[in-house]
Amino acid sequence: MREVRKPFLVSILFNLIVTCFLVETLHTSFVNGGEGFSGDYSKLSGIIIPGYASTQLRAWSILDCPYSPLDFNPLDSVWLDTTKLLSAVNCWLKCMLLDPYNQTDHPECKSRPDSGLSAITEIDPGYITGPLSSVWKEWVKWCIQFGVEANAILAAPYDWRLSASMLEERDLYFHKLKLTFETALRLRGGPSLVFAHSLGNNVFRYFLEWLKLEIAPKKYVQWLDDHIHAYFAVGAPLLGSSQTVKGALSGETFGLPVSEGTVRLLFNSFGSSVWMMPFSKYCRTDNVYWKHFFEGRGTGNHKYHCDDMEYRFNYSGWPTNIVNIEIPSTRGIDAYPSITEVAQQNVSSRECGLPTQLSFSAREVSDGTLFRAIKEYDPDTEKLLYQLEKLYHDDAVLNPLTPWDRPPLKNIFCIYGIDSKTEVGYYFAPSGKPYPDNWIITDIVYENEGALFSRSGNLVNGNPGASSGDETVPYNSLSWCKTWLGSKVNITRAPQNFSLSMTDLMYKWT
Ligand SMILES: *[C@@H]1O[C@H](CO)[C@@H](O)[C@H](O)[C@H]1NC(C)=O
Ligand SMILES: *[C@@H]1O[C@H](CO)[C@@H](O)[C@H](O)[C@H]1NC(C)=O
Ligand SMILES: *[C@@H]1O[C@H](CO)[C@@H](O)[C@H](O)[C@H]1NC(C)=O
Ligand SMILES: *[C@@H]1O[C@H](CO)[C@@H](O)[C@H](O)[C@H]1NC(C)=O
Ligand SMILES: CC(=O)N[C@H]1CO[C@H](CO)[C@@H](O)[C@@H]1O
Repeated sequence: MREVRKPFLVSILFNLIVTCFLVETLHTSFVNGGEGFSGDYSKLSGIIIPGYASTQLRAWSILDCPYSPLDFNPLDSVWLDTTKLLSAVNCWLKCMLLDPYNQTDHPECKSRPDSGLSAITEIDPGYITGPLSSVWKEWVKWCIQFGVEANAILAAPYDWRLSASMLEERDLYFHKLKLTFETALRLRGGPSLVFAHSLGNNVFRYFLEWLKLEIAPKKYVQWLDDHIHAYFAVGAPLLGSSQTVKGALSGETFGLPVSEGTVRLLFNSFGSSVWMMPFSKYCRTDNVYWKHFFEGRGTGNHKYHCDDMEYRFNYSGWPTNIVNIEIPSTRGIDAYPSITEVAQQNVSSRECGLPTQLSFSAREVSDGTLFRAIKEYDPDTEKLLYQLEKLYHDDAVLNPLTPWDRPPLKNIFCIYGIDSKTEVGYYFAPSGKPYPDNWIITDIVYENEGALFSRSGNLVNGNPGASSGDETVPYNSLSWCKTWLGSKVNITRAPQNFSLSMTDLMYKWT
């Protein structure tokens, strides 16, 4: 066993700052084989679920772009063609934007995700999704070294602009994903290894929940055992990411050659953006699974409860408040009366030490308090509030803005980078400019090396974690899967610049 796994570790080392493997019951299932899987790795398939912005989108329309020699024709690449983005940005936007309310295409242009492995290999995901995005290439190599046939590696690309419910409604994505697993089993005679990156983990979680409503309850775990041998969760934003709020209020370009205002416009038109909003680990909704059997499907509006911990401690279990909004001097308060009014009524007194600053915890971001508080001042947040309520809180399958308990899969590998300087909180102030440039970031709170500090380097009070995140997702969110630890677990820390043998790397870590 160990010989086969070695190349994986060694090759992945070059890509990960620190690798944590949480391996549960791996040993038992390899030794016993289990029904339908006899340990013949050529029977396995590999299924890759890519992350946010990591699937190629192509135009399915003819769009003349005035003042530009470049038009869009069917099958032209839209995401990501930086030449067209630079030379015909308004035209390109028509092919990218969705209606923020009903998630339909622009009347003049529509784009659809590409299919097959090329949908994820032909864009450089590193451009947009951070340090772990090319890890799947190493994973493919490892699968092949492990004995998985090269043509048994499949991608499950999707339109990453859509919310989960729209993925199913418009593209039957989850239906097709189920067929992908079933086809792989029929073809190869064995289960699959699932590799999900960033938002792909949220997609996979939704799939597992959706499946509960598709399959008879007694057969659910059997289906999982038959079709999924292991799940590799790579860089999963399990409790969301603070950066999502930055994207929603001021725009996050990730190095793209466009203005922040333009990316904000795009981001807030996509139903998927809210999927990664930070939320509290202490708040949950009713069990939809049981609701389904007792009350029928599609009831929506699940009750949201928080346990005592949410109210006993600050910051919803995060290092600090996610958002602080600074209201300018007295003159400014007169100019924005709705904010001060909300501040007095609806922001709890513990956070109102200073009358000129409103602070919002992860819970207050994900339950809509933040957007309601700034709604009258920034009308765009009405769209966000609509998406949050309609597409997430009222989703008939799952409210994705709730903590994920360990899924009943045999083997789970949770892999993430740590100890990089990661943004955990923001200070915003009104800029005086019109939408989409109406907020400026006045300060950022970073987590690094067990401390919190501001942009200028001053230490900030709060609850820093023992480590920090991977640059895009904070540590508390990435490491949530540690709550899934069972008794048989190996956690491996692997420094990025070392290439050591597996035995050298192993050490127990509680
Ligand atoms: C979606 O909204 C747009 C703009 O409000 C509207 O023109 C379009 O008809 C709507 N489409 C559907 C399917 O509701
Ligand atoms: C919560 O924050 C308030 C204001 O910052 C502070 O006074 C209080 O001590 C904090 N409570 C806890 C339990 O950390
Ligand atoms: C954990 O690592 C040790 C040492 O390499 C190995 O003997 C053991 O089998 C591993 N446990 C699991 C569950 O993989
Ligand atoms: C690996 O990186 C660490 C920190 O960046 C550094 O201290 C160490 O010397 C490096 N080791 C090698 C072998 O390059
Ligand atoms: C302005 C505003 O949003 N006010 C809300 C404050 O909270 C109460 C309930 O707690 C709502 O009824 C108000 O609409």
